[in-house]
Amino acid sequence: MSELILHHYPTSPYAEKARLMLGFKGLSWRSVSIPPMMPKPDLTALTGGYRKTPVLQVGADIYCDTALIARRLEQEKTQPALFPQHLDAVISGFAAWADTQVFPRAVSLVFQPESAAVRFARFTEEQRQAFLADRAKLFSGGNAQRVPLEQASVEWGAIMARLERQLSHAEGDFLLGEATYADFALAHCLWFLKGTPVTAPLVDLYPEAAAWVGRVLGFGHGASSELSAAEAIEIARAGTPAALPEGPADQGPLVGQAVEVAATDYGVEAVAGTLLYCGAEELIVQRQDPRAGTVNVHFPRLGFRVSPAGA
Ligand SMILES: N[C@@H](CCC(=O)N[C@@H](CS)C(=O)NCC(=O)O)C(=O)O
Repeated sequence: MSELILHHYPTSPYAEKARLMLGFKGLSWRSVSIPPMMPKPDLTALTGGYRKTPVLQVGADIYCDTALIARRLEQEKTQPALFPQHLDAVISGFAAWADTQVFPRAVSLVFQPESAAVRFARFTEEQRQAFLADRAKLFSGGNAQRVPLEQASVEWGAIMARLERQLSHAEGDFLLGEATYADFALAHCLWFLKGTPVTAPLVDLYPEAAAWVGRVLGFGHGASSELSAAEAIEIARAGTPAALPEGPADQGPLVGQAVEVAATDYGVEAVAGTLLYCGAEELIVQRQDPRAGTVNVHFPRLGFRVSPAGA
């Protein structure tokens, strides 16, 4: 069986979400370091243009977005379950709220001037400007809105108060008793704030939430060993994409056609290829790459648009 390969960098909150899910499942994986900003030629040789962090590779199959990476890890090892079936819709809905409401507020708080000064302390002025320009580009063309700091500050208290209230009445150590995807979909936002003493109090002032995030981080990262980007590309080139999932799939007019798939929120670079599969949770696009060969790139069904090539 092909190894799990995570393309990521240490300071990325969504990468931390993926690393913690690997730890929760007790999985072994290979770790490929990617740059925190564009260009990322080795990553996009695999994805075809998708640039966000992290990306999971399994042989010649490439999984974009942690919402889908979580489901791929569940397939790899069913227990402990991230998505107990009787809670799937509730957990997925909660995660979408964390992505669209909580994470943007955490970003606004983390990049407020006093906090950014600490984070960028080791950057030269040129590196700082390059990073800011990269992030401005990341947010152009999508429907995600940056949250003003004043708004984020006021709303953060409401988010944490809710969390504190729920956790103080929880029937177990985690949001829904046992740990599920819901915990991982939120905890990385708090991990992000805990990264510097400027923003850590925004978590630590809430004792139940702080203890809970400590328990989620306690799952660790599983067992990883380094792999170079060149080796990862060679693994894709030498591999054959996995058989398409069994079970019901939509036979929409675009299946079998040349398409472009792109996130709708931010990081909206389109990936071009042939739409092979459109299932309940994923879209699969096949593309040929001069370096990576034939690869199947998988995207979540929600939050991505599919259009005919060149439309
Ligand atoms: N919906 C995506 C969000 C990923 C995301 O926003 N990642 C950030 C890093 S935490 C990113 O891609 N930043 C720009 C970059 O790394 O180039 C997911 O769940 O994977």
